[in-house]
Amino acid sequence: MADPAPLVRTERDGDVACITIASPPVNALSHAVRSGILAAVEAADADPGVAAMVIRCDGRTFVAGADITEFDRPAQEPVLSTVLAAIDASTKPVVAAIHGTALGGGLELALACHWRVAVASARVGLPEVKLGIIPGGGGTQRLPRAAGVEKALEMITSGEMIGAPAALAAGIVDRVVPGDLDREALDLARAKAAEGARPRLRDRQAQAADAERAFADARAAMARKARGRQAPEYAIQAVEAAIARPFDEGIQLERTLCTELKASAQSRAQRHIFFAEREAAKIPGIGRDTPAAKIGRAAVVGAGTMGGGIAMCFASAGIPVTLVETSQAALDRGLATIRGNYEATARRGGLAADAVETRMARIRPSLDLADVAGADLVVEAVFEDTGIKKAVFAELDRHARPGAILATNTSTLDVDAIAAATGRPESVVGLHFFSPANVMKLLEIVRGRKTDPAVIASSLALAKRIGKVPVVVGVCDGFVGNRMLRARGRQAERLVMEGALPQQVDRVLYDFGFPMGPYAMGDLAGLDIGWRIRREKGLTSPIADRLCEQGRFGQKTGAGWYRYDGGSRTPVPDPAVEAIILEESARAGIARRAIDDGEILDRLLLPMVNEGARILEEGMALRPGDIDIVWVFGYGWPIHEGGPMHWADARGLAAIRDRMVELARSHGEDFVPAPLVERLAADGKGFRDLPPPA
Ligand code: 3H9
Repeated sequence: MADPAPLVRTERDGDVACITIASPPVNALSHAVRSGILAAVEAADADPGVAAMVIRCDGRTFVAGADITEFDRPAQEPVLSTVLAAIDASTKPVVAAIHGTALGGGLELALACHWRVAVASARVGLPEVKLGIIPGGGGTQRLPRAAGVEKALEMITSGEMIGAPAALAAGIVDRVVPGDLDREALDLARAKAAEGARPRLRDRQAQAADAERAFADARAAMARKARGRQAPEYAIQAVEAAIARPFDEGIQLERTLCTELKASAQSRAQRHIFFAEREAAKIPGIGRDTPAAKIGRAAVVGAGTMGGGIAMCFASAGIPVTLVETSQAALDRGLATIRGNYEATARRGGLAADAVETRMARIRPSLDLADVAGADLVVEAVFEDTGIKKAVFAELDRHARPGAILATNTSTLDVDAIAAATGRPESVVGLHFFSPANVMKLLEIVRGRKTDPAVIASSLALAKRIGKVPVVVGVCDGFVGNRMLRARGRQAERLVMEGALPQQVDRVLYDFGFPMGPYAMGDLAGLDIGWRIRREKGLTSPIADRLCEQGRFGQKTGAGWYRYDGGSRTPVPDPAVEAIILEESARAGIARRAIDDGEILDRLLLPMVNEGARILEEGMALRPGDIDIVWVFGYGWPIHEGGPMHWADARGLAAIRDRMVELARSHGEDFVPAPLVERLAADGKGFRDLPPPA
């Protein structure tokens, strides 16, 4: 058998050694790649025939960073900093030629080179905080020296990428080239060799307009945006060292902090989410050969909050969309809201002013359902009622072109029943967006009994195109997310009846890392919707019903579970609500007791884990990681806690099972461990040990 192609190879172009990294798919810096680069650089440095070097990559991208799959093992020499020190110390100029993305260790590699040349479409960034770590290859020391402390702090604490033109303006790359990247890099290397120029970022002083202010601002921003996460604070400390200490000491500190974070529970959770997100898009039986339809035009039926948000997703991604309503007034209201949202984004600097008009122009309003005929995908977002939805689908069946995907945005209803209203159930799928649909990343793709695999493949491709994180789920009441939310909601209600107050329940979840608890969330969403559904189904919820009877529908009426004074969105605990709670507890014959935060957390989260286990047993989610993705991207589960199933595994499933058994004694069936929990715990295993879906 022929030897496999080397991961790093050197070719000569005259007196320039062109070192190519060829490790698909993303040229990550595995041990083998690091060894290859080091050997190539040392050989070129020692070769009297070589005057300069270019480091470039094959394939779709420059280096996407360290190889994350190696993080669970101890670092093996040559570690990245050893490789980069060799480049830095090279006696010959080294030029990095960047295309695609230079991320994490990839950007660090480029920063250790003496020059950086990029194509205009390239992007660079240090996304390590998104994995719960900080750069470990000198990024926190070299980036402030290249771009200044303010820019470096912004990039390292956010983990966001910037484009090549912005990187040029910031001093991170030296040239953005329009034409042949390799040729330009080789020419530059040769020219610099002739000049004998070999500037090293380590020899520069990091600059700051006002360092003290920059660090204080970064800390304040992170306290808001990355509450409870360790990595951003460590990143700030490392950048502080870039101006306060000599380069080598800064590098040392960076490595110590990075190594500590790599071993942390937070980073393990965030890495789990990184891989789970990618796994979720892989569906057994659906592969590259499954034909995915290209969506050239979409249609959305219903211009309410959800429909409008969904139409925005298409318009923002460059997909023309027909927005259908039944009355001119409703259509006008929907369009005005969409415009308002885009204009607000433009005011905040998130969108160019002319982009507002470009996007609005992609939305074609219509009062005639027959106008869906030109669409490759129709998303129904009308009132949440099976009868109404079935009627709409029967109509869609008449008007939509053959082969068009017919999607419902239902959050709880039976997708199979809706599909049965058409003569083409194989074309029907659930596309469950989360509110606000133009912002929230999650898309539950609900696979009906008869949904064609090609429709699932098309939905997955569409999700990627409109910037959503898709998870394929089965048809069951509430699908994955809302089904588990209900399990949590039942306990939230009981806790308040038994002795807790809404503000305590909410604070426990907020402290855990959720953006808000169930009561503040209810007030935000509006309590009247649940009230209406309860009345239709003949159900009651004593406290919530009384709030609604008093017109307390949440933020929109200035009062709900909390008070909202003078149009404020800040919830203020209300003695009137406490009085209702005490009365209803008494009426139910419950002797209220003090409930500690630990019990509240367990009572809220363990039923979710249990419901998640049932969802897995029933095959409604393919993998525990899929459930984690639903909760992180759809409901604000803190990413550094890795989602409910990962959280349970991290606590130990046997301990979770024991606590469930204990709670089941006084709190009933929500806590009786699901058979899957029992089985895994008995075997000393966790959800992570489940075999991959076949
Ligand atoms: C770091 O650099 C630390 C250093 O500072 C210090 C160390 C001491 N490693 O996303 P895709 C896999 S931390 C291993 O679908 P795209 C990915 O799992 C790193 N594997 O493609 C997937 O595998 P599969 C900092 C990786 O085109 C396949 O590649 N860097 C890595 O949509 C394709 O990925 C980052 O955080 C990796 N680093 O997007 C960048 N990256 O096919 C992380 C990807 O089996 N990567 N894979 O499912 C990305 O953001 C995106 O992958 C990228 C391409 C934008 C590059």
